[in-house]
Amino acid sequence: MIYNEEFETLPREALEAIQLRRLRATVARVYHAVPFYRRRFDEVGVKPDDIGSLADLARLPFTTKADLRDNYPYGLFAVPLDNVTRIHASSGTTGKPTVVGYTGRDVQTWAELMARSLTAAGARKEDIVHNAYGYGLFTGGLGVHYGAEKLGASVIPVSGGNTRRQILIMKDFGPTILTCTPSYALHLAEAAEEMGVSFRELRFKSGLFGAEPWSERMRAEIEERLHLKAMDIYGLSEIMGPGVAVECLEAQRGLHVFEDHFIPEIVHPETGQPLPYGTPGELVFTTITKEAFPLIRYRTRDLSSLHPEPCRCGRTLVRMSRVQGRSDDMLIIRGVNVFPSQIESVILETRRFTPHYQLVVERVDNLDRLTVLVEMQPELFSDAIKNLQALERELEGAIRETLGVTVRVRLVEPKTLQRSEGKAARVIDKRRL
Ligand code: DLL
Repeated sequence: MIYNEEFETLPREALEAIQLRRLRATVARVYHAVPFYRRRFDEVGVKPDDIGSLADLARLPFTTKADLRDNYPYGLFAVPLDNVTRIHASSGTTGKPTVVGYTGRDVQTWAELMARSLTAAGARKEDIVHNAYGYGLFTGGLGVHYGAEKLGASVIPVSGGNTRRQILIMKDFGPTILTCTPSYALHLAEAAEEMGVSFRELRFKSGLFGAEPWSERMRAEIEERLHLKAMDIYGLSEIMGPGVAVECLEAQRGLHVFEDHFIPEIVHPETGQPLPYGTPGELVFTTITKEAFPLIRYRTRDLSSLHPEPCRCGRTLVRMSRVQGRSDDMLIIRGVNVFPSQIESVILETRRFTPHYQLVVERVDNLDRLTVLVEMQPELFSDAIKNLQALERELEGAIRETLGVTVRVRLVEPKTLQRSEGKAARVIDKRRL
């Protein structure tokens, strides 16, 4: 099912005509309304009228997280605060949060894109959405909420936390769609098992999981344990929140980017050079309908690739591949680039370990050392030390073989690594402390 048949299945040419018109309007608006953009465009000598084709987008300068920080809190807003109806913020790991604003129309656009996303993942107006994304400054909770309402579904605004109560609500209220981070989904599975509740008895059909990187292996684990279709949803506060791109139930392969509102590009993470379809690199987005907080060529730091091939669901929107990680999450261990999600895949591959893991990076004698902490399966807990050590060596070998990097593996007792209610903290980097 497609929520907005007209805009989600446009022939490429028609879509590009709309994109160009909207892009030109956005560029003219930010040039006149936001001193930061006027300065930046003047520096490279580009005037709004110079944007005559979509290819001209590449002539505009990038916007980065640092620019957002320098203009904290409202410096990049393109409308007077009077016209802003909602403010969200995302807490970075360093310094000040990123502040974003929405006009009434922006909130409506967002609701429409979330209604499209929920539909793509199999939700209908008859459904009941158990929304366990956090409500608050984080965009996950309210983003899903408005989309579910727009779709006409019922939404349970349970937010994150109080996990046992969530399981009771699931049993009693009969929700059919689950929305939360993938790590919290597994935590819910664990809590249900402890309470003797089986997801098989619950009514869930599908779940929309995002806000943090996860792997195909993790998807398999979630689908099996929660007994639902696990769909990937992508977004970021700066661009809007959840609902920038979503997988479709028909293909479950790559996330359709809502290109009638955002223009995606892939650029080389170091040089910023635009890369062709299919080549992995850093995602860059330009918003073309946002009023309060438009962004031009925003560097997301997320690594992905774009695929224009037709999709069997009928949507003509380009697909981005599952986000592999963030360029700033990439660990360089003695010269080898490693993403936490790659280690996750190896851990889950063997089916001998739990999906609860943490990576600790230290610098020992000027060398980076990566220790992978993994919880053992409860039934192994009483095993002889030598068996556990053999398992540790086995996983070390598998990681070395697959990723070419030498790590230390430490099996830890079941349920000792911290569970998250939102985004999981997978990496503890002691080098920066
Ligand atoms: O996480 C918005 C969101 C909420 C998306 C709920 C999906 C579901 P931020 O807190 O600003 O916004 O974080 C955005 O999270 O740049 C990615 O690094 C990461 N991220 C989001 N979705 C995915 C995903 C929300 N599906 C940052 N896969 C982004 C991998 C994701 N990473």
